[in-house]
Amino acid sequence: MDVKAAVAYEAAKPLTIETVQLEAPRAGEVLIEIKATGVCHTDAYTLSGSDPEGLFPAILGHEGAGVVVEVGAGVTSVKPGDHVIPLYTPECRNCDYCLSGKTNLCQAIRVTQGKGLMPNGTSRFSIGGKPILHYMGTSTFANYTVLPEIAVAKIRNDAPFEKVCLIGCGVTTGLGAVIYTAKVEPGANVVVFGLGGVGLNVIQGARMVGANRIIGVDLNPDKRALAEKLGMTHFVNPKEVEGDLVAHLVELTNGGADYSFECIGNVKVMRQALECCHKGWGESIVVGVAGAGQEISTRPFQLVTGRVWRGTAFGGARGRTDVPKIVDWYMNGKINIDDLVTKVMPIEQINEAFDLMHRGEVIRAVLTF
Ligand code: NAD
Ligand code: DAO
Ligand code: ZN
Repeated sequence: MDVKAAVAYEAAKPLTIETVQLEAPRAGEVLIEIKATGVCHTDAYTLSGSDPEGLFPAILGHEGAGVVVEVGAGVTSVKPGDHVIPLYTPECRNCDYCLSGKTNLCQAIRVTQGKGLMPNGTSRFSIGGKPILHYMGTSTFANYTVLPEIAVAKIRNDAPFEKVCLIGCGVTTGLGAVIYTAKVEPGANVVVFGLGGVGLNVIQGARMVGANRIIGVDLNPDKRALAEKLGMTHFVNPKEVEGDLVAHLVELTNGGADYSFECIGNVKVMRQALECCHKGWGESIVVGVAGAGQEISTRPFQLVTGRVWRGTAFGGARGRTDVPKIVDWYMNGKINIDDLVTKVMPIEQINEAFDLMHRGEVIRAVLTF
């Protein structure tokens, strides 16, 4: 079939809206009509050419929601008409990783997904017979896309696509980092570095679990109001702190954070996030994705004296299991997504949506088809 897609032909060039040919789903695969998709920094990172694993030409996008149109042979967990969220972290429930119960990093389709291909080693997208690669296994910048069944979370049918698409990445990453990775307990003191689409969801996750102090750190004072609405109790702008930021945060948390979250992707801030943690037990969670080749450092004595450094992908969420629950949380008013969707735009304005994100003018721009 012919589909409408924003194609990334090469790094650092604007996307172009094209008619792309999409093959029918094969065994174990699902054809999805994408109704809405967020634009996330990871799409921009790959498009910029800085992502060493970025491949072109490709159809980017990984924060979507849509409807199942057709299923391939053997598909049993979804049917046409079901509403779904594509998963860049699949959940096969059968590989060693899934069965370990210790990680959400299902490896069932890892190798082919990393090459921009479906599990059989080919792409379903092409233009004039030339393959166009998939991206993160999702390629949501197209009005139709094909995914493996294990990379699709079935959600309730009454959830608005242009809101719950954010559960495909930013919302789940932030909430999950608190709930599934750190397992923050009531009464904990939390410090969140970076109050963008991810950090704001760490804030509302911390509020949900009953954290005590929820301290947000951001260079941009415009982030303060929404963060407070979502549960932040104290705002710190590093530019306004006299003296050492880490010492200031340790004082604010009465000895150090029980949990800190780096939601920027800045290796210097990752160090501050670890070092503002409480001696003996404080845990710092790396959420931000740093540029290629960058490294983190600290004095090992920080770890010897009980601080813990951990990371999280997709908030530690097992997509098919946890994503439908997060959609319910939104529909039941437990979490706020409405205020995170700053702008809804047609897919034709996708390059403008990237510009808005780069200028920090949106938490998320959402594209519709
Ligand atoms: P964003 O750009 O919307 O937010 C980043 C925020 O950090 C902005 O508000 C900015 O003002 C602030 N900031 C920048 N430099 C700062 C500094 N030195 N000190 C304090 N604040 C600073 O980004 P986002 O969409 O929220 O994503 C955050 C990070 O999370 C990115 O690196 C993204 O790639 C990553 N991410 C990770 C996962 C995962 O699974 N681990 C998933 C999604 C996104
Ligand atoms: O299993 O080896 C693996 C890779 C899993 C990829 C997880 C990606 C998480 C961070 C990327 C940013 C998300 C938009
Ligand atoms: Zn698995």
